[in-house]
Amino acid sequence: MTVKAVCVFPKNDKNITGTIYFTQENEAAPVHVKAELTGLTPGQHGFHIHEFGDNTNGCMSAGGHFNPHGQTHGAPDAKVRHAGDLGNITANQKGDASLDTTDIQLKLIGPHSIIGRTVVVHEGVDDLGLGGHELSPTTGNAGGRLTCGVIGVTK
Ligand SMILES: [Cu+2]
Ligand SMILES: [Zn+2]
Repeated sequence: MTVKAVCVFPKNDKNITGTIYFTQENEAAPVHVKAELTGLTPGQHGFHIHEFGDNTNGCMSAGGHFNPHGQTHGAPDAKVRHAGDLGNITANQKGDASLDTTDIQLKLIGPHSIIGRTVVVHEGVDDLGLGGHELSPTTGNAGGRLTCGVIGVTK
């Protein structure tokens, strides 16, 4: 039983919009992530699942990185990472960014499902925990929150 989810970044005052589709074919399978965004500044932007699907105070209410296993921040391909660590999404000179990847730590099924949580796109680059900044081990020092959207079930 395949589970599908979607996250929409509503058009905001920065004119950033986008959509992410998530698919997981069964409990043991990786999650396929397909993202398209427009309106970003060119370059890399930190890209994470944050803990709460709460946007009452904008993206700040989403809390920290989704981290059900109590790990430190890391790269998506690192063994030690937050479950929500998706690294960076890279925008081209026009400000368009796309990402098509699979991730073994994300889940749409089971107790650590990301459904109902928030995807955040950051102003700056996620240093993947390696930058030596005091925030590197928690946030990758990725800076402010540009846009966010809650992950919901779709068909
Ligand atoms: Cu983040
Ligand atoms: Zn993290």
